[in-house]
Amino acid sequence: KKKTEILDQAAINRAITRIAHEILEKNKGGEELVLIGVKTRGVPLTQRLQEKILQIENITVPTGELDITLYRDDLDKVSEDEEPQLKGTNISVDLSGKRVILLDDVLYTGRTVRAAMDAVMDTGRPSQIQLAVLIDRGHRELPIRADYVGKNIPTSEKEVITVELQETDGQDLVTIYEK
Ligand code: 3GP
Ligand code: 5GP
Ligand code: MG
Repeated sequence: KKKTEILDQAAINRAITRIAHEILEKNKGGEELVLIGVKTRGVPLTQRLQEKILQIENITVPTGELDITLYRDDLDKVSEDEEPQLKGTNISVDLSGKRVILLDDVLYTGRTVRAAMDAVMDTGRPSQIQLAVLIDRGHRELPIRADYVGKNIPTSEKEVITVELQETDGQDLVTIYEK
């Protein structure tokens, strides 16, 4: 299968640096922030963002993670009414009154983010929830949008975006291919 490169290591790093600055600008610093990574690749992105914010602002923002299982064994046969299910949460910080930034690698239908927001709401009442994603590939099925986007990639339903990160895959690379 022919894979087309979308972001290389330098581009991924620049995108995360820019998002860190945007988050700090929009929230007038990092004081009230909590970063929550969604399952596999949202978690290393969260750690990287935490490091960037430390470098820029000299504060360590608390982080947490959410494990949302999609219960999809076949990505080609996703039915419309299949809701992502919550598997495990690791949010030890109190989110009440905090500005929660959800992080995921790819934003697609928005169902994962909806489930993630539910999980966050269950643990407390944040003052705000914002969303940051490395890639927005379109095709939303819910009224959800990202506040911070690494790169918008208009895709067809047949295309698949592969996100590889050093921590999970041994290299930093985003590619696209047709199924
Ligand atoms: P992630 O856990 O890092 O988000 O959904 C399981 C993995 O499969 C995800 O990794 C995601 O990167 C990858 N994946 C690739 N294409 C798709 C897709 O079209 N839908 C979903 N749900 N996941 C995809
Ligand atoms: P959604 O719930 O918005 O449809 O999908 C979001 C989740 O599914 C993200 O966690 C993301 O990892 C995964 N996902 C959906 N489409 C893709 C894709 O094309 N590529 C990758 N890498 N992940 C995807
Ligand atoms: Mg993901």
